[in-house]
Order: sequence, then C-alpha cells, then structure tokens
Amino acid sequence: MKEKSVDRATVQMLQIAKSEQLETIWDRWEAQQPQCGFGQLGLCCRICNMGPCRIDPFGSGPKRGVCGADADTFTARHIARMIAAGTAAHSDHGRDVAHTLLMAAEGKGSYRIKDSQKLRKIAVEFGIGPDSKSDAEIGKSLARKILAEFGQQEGELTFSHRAPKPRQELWRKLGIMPRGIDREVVETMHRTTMGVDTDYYNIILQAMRTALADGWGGSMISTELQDILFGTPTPIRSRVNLGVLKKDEVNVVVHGHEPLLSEMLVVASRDPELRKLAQQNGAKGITLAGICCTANEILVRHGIPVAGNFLQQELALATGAVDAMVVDVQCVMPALVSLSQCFHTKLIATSSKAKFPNVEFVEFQEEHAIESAKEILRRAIENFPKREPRRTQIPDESMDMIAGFTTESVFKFLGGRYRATFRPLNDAIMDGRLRGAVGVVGCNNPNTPHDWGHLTLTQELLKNDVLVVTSGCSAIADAKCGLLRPEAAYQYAGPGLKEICETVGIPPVLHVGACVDNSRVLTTLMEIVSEGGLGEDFGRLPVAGSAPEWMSEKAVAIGFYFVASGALVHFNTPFPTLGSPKMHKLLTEDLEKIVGGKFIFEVDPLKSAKAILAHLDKKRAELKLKETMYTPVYA
Ligand code: SF4
Ligand code: MSK
Repeated sequence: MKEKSVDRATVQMLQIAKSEQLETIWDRWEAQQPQCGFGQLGLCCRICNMGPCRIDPFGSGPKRGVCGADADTFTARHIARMIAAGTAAHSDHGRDVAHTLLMAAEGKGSYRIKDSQKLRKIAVEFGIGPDSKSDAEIGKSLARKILAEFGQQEGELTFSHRAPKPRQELWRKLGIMPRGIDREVVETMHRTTMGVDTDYYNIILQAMRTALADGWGGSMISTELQDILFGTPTPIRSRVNLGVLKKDEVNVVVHGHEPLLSEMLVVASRDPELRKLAQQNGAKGITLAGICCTANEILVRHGIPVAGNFLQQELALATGAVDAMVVDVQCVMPALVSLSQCFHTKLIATSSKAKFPNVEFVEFQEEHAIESAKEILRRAIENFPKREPRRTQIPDESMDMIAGFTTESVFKFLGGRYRATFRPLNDAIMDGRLRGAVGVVGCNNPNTPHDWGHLTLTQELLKNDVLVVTSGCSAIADAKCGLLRPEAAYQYAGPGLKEICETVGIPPVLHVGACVDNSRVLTTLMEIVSEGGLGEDFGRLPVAGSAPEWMSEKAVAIGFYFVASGALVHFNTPFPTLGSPKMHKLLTEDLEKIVGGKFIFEVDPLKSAKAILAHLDKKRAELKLKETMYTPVYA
C-alpha cells in the first residue's frame, strides 16, 4: 500500500478497505488503466456533433478534425475551457459569499459582519466612504458593488488595481486585463465553441484574462469577504489526520468548499441542547472535523481539526466512525454515495447546485443557516446509536499544527510585532538568509503516491532556505507530516530559514487557507513589491508556485493566474496540451517573454525542486542580490 500513499493513516485505512472489500479511488484509477492517450495529449475534441474527432499524433491518421481544427486549436480550446470551469467554480463561491454579505448587512439571516476594519479598508478600494457610515451601510454598498463586478461588461476589476502598476500596464497592453468575472468565462466558452477562435495564441490570451478574473476577481472576493463575515484568520493551533475522529463522540465531517454552512455547524456544535442530545444518545460529545477546503476554512478561523485531504474522503467513511458527512460543492467524489451505504453513515447534501441520487438533502439557505445546521447535527446525533463498534476502526494517527497565516499576519510575524512592515522579509531575501518563497498548493491525484509529491518537494525547498506557503490539500499533507509546527524548522529548514523561524516563532511552512485563499499569496507578493528593494513587478521576484499532485480544473486556473502575474509555476504532470508542440512551447518557453511567467512540468519532485531553485537563483542574480548565505544544498 505504501506506493499508494506516504501517509501512515492512509496506508492503514487502505489495508482495512481491502480486507473489507471496499472499493476506493485507487481501485477505480487502476481499472481505468491505460487511460486514453488521445485525451492525455489533448488530441480529442467533442465540442460539436460532427465529432468526436481525434488527431493521430504519430501515424498516418487524421491531422485535423471534421471542421478542420488542428492540434494547436484542440489543445488551446481544451485548456481554455478548463480555466473557464475553474474560474467559474471559485467565482460562484465568491458570488455566494457576496450575497451573504449583503444579507448580513441588511440584518437578515444568522450572519453578522465580524471584521469591521477589513470591511472599511476594502470599501475604500471600491470608492465607498466616508468612515462615519455604519458597518451595515458600508456592507450593503460594498456587497452590491462587488456583485456588480460579476456581470460587469466593461472596465476593469477593482482588485486587479492591487497589482503593481507595470503589471497592470502589461495586462492592458496585451488586452488581458479582466473586465467582468462572468464576462470572461462566457467569452472563453464562446470563443472555444465550434468555428470561432482558431488561433491558439489568441485563445491562450483570453484564457489568461479569464484566469486573472479568478485570481484577482472571484477568488480574491471569496477570501476578502469571508474575512469580513467570519473574521480574518490569525495563527491558530489544531490537529490533523483521521485520528481526530473520536470513538465515543458523534463525528460529523464537513467536506467541500464553501464555509457558509460549516461556519454555522461550528456554532451549532457548541449548542448545549445538542450536546445534551448527544449524551442522551450515548455519545460523550460532538466532534466536528473537515476534509478538503471546507476543512481549511473552519480550521483557519476556529481551529476545527482536519480529518484529511482529497484522497482521504472515502477513507474517513471507511473508519465506520462518521455519523454524518455533510457536503456542499467541489471535490466531492460521487463514489461517497455507495460507500456511505456500506456503513451507518448519513451522507447529507446541502447545496441545490450539487445533489446526489438517493442522498439526504437539507437545503442550505442563508436566511435559515443556523436552523439547517442544527437539523443536520440532530440527524447525525440520532444516527450515532446505529454505529457498529465492530466495524469502527480509527487509525491512531494525528499531528499538531499551526494554520491561519494571512497577508496581514505575515506582516505582523515577519515584520515584527511592533513594526507593521514587510521590511524584515524583504531584507531576509535581499541579504540571502532566504533564497526566496514558493507557494506549494493544490490537490492529490491517485496518479501520484498520495502526499509524496507535496512532501518531497516542500522538504527539499525548506532545506535550501526557501520559505514555503501552502494551501488546500497540500497544506493538509504538510500538516500531517508535522511541517506546520515551529519545531519543524530544526528538522527540515536550511540554516537561514531556521534562523528566521526561530526568531519569530513561525513554522517553516505557512498555511494560508483554502484554494480560493491562493489570492492571499498574490496580496503578499504585492506587499513585498511595495516594500521595495526587490524590483517593481512580480516577474522580478525570486518566487515560484507549484501544484505537485494536481487534479482539478481549478488548479489550472490558479496556475494560469500566477503565470499571467509573472511567476514560474510547476505542475507535475503536463496539461493535456502535449499533442501540440507549439502549445507546449508557448506554455513552457514563450510565455516568459510575454508575461514574465511560464510553466514547468516535471513529475519527479526532486528534479522539480532543482528547477525551481535554479529559477530563484536566476531571479536573485538579475536583481543583483547577494549570494545566498549558505552553500546551495541542491547543487
Ligand atoms: Fe470535430 Fe471540429 Fe466539432 Fe471539434 S469542433 S468535434 S474538431 S468538428
Ligand atoms: S480541495 S481543488 S483537491 S486542493 Fe480545494 Fe483539495 Fe484541490 Fe479540491
């Protein structure tokens, strides 16, 4: 089982699943082998009903689809549509949060504005004043202005003006400044339908504009408005891995992405009446835990423990200890339905956007959020007595962690408690104690040993004095391995990074939240540039991003918004674009001359680390920064 995962709890649960003949994602992945080569190369098209069409990359078969589209068009259209879907996912999340802000400001439903300071700061960016207005008035105006940016037809997204001026100018020059969030998604879908945009470069320009509408639009809106509604996170302790589930308590696992309902589940889980009901049903209490990004959302704000990342969702059910798994949207495997039926577990869907056949549905409506949360917990509690102790097997694996770093708290920690400035961080990069900073983010995928890519790459970067920021399932992988503890610096960090972690008491890997919170990485980069000394634009910084086990279309959108913002981005397996040498060259070489960022694709995490480190050193040399203080370990 070890080749399937490097996580002990996962290996243990896979053995249990095998002995109980429970099917998991790894079984289904194996059953799919060999996967379609045309699909992997991006050489199939089923956009219209003259197809599906395939292009033969090697033999004497067709080189064009029925309509005449070639490999360059096939691959560009395909990747652009992935970006549109990823952007739509993040942005629809942002739209729901904006609606909730409006309701909270109108005094409807269970939500209230928690971070007034952030509300006011962002309101100013949207041209809303004066400060003398109440939070409710400002909240209403801000929510309406932000909702309007989804359907905006002309102009520029407000948050895109946070980018450095030269970057904004470049986006305008290239015609990729995002106008409205929905507009970019719709235009990408239009341009990639049959018989419209055929020029692969032109398609990729629009794809980048769409991705920017995600990073500097939908995702950033989600992050900022969630901070306003639920509070801006500050570093917080918690525990992670399947061992956080309790044998003698009602276990409720929340899974998906949007924190709107799970925030209320946190409140409801502390309700004395429900706790009493739990006791009446034979349980000692209620344990709320999370999977995937919903987990990250309630972790960073409330310290709620995390049961696992993407590939562990089925394994959580296989413990037999989950009384209810509550799902909303994104990354929820349809396979949970049949697996939950092998146990007493109630799978409860909550979003009208994501229903599952024969699965209980408790519609989450913002107006009645707390009532929905209580109803869900009641069902979970009443299900507890049905748990079969004989089939309850919880791995004894969990780990401490600190999560909840934000642009604001990095400010405080790295800038010193009394000096709200990024100066010490910039100085550390400039004087060579830090080689640079890398965001290691994203999903798991059964095509790679679970967590292995994240951990191997991250540990190699730490050894070479690179500060790592992380989010999503990557953050959960790091947490399980203990990298989110300050003491991890002693074991994993190079001497320069260790010195910084020791001085300010931070872990060498900073957990910034869920997938949408990759926007925090953008705002942190913006602060580094504004602080001065490291160039005028993102493209000059010794920074990079990586998704070493990517799976989702959202990861493609994230990768593209970082590249379009000027960063080098690594993915392990290539996009389905290898069938077009021109597209591959555009992504891995030419884009660097156009936007300053480009992609590297490398499956081996050590080779990936080497390429990323070489890039950081190249950027350092271009900035004429001092040699890094310590001999590079990677050389
Ligand atoms: Fe085939 Fe062209 Fe239709 Fe695609 S758009 S399915 S290549 S005919
Ligand atoms: S949950 S998108 S598997 S990070 Fe955001 Fe994890 Fe990737 Fe889903």
